Amino acid sequence: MASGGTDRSQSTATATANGGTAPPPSKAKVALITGITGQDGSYLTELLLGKGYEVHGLIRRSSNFNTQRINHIYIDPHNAHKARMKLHYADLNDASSLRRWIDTISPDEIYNLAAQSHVAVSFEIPDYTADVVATGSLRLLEALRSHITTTGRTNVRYYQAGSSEMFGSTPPPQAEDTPFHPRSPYAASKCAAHWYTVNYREAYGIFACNGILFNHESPRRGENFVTRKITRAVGRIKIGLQSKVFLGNLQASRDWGFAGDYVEAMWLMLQQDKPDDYVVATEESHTVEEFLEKAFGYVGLNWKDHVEIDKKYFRPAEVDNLKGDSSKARKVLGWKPKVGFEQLVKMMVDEDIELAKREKVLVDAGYMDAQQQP
Ligand code: NDP
Ligand code: GDR
Repeated sequence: MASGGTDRSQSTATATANGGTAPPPSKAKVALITGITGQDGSYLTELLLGKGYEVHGLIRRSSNFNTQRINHIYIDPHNAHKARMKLHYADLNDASSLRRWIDTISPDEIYNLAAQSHVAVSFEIPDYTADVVATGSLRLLEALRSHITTTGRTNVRYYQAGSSEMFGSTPPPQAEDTPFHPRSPYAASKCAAHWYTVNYREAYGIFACNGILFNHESPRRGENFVTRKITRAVGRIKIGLQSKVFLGNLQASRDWGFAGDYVEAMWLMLQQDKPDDYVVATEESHTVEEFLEKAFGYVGLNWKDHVEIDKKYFRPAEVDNLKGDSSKARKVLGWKPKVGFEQLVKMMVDEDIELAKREKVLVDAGYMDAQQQP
């Protein structure tokens, strides 16, 4: 095995999990994922476990459990001999933890997905956002550089989770050579992380790739991103748990794909002969209003009866129109999206109707307050 071989099951700061029953092949590749508890981290972990990888995820300390998205692939640490997913405490704010886990795990591939990823929130906590998104990525790259220098392991591959937000106000279609014009502390920090990644590739010859991913959603999407906020509301309104949802700018246009498709593009980037940067997008753009029409219309409701505009959801600077040109990823990686816009909306609404039904059982039994909205 390529791993450094430390017995993580004996670490007090380590939980252990597994996505399959069979033990990994003896030469299983080892992946290290930051942000494993997020939407993309959970799909990427499933993909890599399915390919026979041993997956190590860095999780941050939280006062509540933050592993809901990966609980379904969790195996009790006492069954550690079966485990192919292992979790370790670390933080992108803590350089020593990053360095220690890279050295201990000796990964073949590193996926840097961790971020304060909410654009609107980045205006409220700009310093923190920059520290995690920009400097955090630099800390991870520096830990990798140091690991390579010390061990001579030059074949470690690195993926940086870049964003279409970096294009900001530059008009569509946006491709790899489109100039960045970030419109938020989050987007400016992602630009810094993008250029750190390019710099470490050019300066030190590290196999480092930037994925410039357009919005991708799923039933696991955080509940304060607009698509999930809408589909949660549709589910709860349909089941009778709420009547209104408050939103901001409905005219913004986004190129929305399915997260499960996008993590495949991340993996493909690290399987190429040479490191490079790729735009990943559906090449179709829809306004928030179109998403509302599709989501409410799917369950026979009219969104205009349920949506109210609240100015607090408008941002100090907006990104009006994103639509990617992913021809390079399609040609070089052989990637293309499998799930289209309508299918994505239906998938999310279907799951959120089931979730609302479960909530209704708790409300009817007096275990949950119906007003308790996401
Ligand atoms: P999520 O917000 O769902 O997940 C973010 C992850 O980062 C979580 O696991 C979170 O942990 C972790 N995290 C946050 N702060 C820290 C920290 N200081 N140290 C360590 N971990 C931390 O994001 P997504 O899965 O949607 O996105 C993955 C990445 O891709 C992000 O970098 C995002 O900015 C980027 N991206 C996302 C796009 C999208 O449409 N989804 C599009 C383009 C880029 P916890 O669970 O504890 O909060
Ligand atoms: P975005 O996603 O900013 O594109 O970033 P989000 O879903 O937050 O916003 C999309 C658009 O919807 C408008 N909007 C609202 N947004 C939210 N969150 N809540 C509302 O009530 C609301 N009403 C209208 C927004 O103004 C915006 O125009 C996501 C994140 O995943 C980033 O991490 C990632 O980099 C980019 O996608 C690509």
